[in-house]
Amino acid sequence: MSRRRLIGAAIAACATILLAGCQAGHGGSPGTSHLVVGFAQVGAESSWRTANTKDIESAFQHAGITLRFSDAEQQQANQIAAIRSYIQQRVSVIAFSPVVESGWDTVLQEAKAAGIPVILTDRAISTDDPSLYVTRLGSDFTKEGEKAGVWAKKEFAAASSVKVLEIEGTTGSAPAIGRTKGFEKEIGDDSKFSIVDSQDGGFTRAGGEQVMEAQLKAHPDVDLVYAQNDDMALGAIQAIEGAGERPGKQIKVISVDATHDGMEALAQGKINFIVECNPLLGDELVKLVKKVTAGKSVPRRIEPPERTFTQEQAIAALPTRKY
Ligand code: GZL
Ligand code: ZN
Repeated sequence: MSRRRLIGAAIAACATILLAGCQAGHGGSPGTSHLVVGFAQVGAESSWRTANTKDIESAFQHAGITLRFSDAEQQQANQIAAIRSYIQQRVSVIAFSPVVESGWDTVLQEAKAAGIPVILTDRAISTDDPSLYVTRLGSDFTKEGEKAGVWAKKEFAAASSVKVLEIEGTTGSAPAIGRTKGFEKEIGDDSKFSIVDSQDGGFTRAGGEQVMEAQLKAHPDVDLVYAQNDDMALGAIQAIEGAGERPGKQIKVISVDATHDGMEALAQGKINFIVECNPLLGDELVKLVKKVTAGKSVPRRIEPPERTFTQEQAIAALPTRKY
């Protein structure tokens, strides 16, 4: 083959490689477009979860990194099966939001044995073996509960007694455990607060409505409802109105998440205070995947920025909220 033809062939080969790199996505550089990440999501139980999923999917699409995604319908067995399938597929990284804190050691030991790094995204696990995951990217749920408790103490400063109903998230989940612990720690040192009932609403609207209906029958004189996410708060509001009461007026409502519908209810005065829980973890997760697969060290804990909202702040923030 003549020298000229050799050079021509070499140029054509390079062009093909470069083109392949670009096709993987306009953000994918040749160094990362070969990566495959397996994500085992909790489910689609709430609008927070939907916003979280959308943000993660678009961040990976934008970065040109392949994302395999599964929805466990809030069942731990499904998440474990999904993680096992990602191990079989020999993905580069496994990321997931553990539906509950316990019961992960066995499957995460299998991931470790396969040499696949694990990134916790959103919820936390409880384990004696810290080597089972590289880092947790997600909120501090106890801090969220404390913020709710601080507001309750201020709101009821002049009251002599406050009856509280708690609508908790999924029993055994890190957000439910943390939000209960933080809230009760804050109001615990003020004897005028009494938690008259606390039930699991599963982070869903239907769950919030069912729990509220039952709790109101038993405790019609309740002063405050502490719902551990907006979807359950919105369900509770339906039950409160169904009982002929006015949510946000004689029954105050605290919620967590600050999703669009929750913020709308806050702007209307049907919820009185919302503690934000930030679902937009996608870009940070992409950065972590790139670092971990490049063998770089990452912090053990990364918390997304998040704040709280009063009614006035919700009215001001609503026009520019992303979810
Ligand atoms: C918290 C997240 C919780 C949300 C709920 O980070 O795990 O799960 O607060 C969601 O809305 O269902
Ligand atoms: Zn782009």
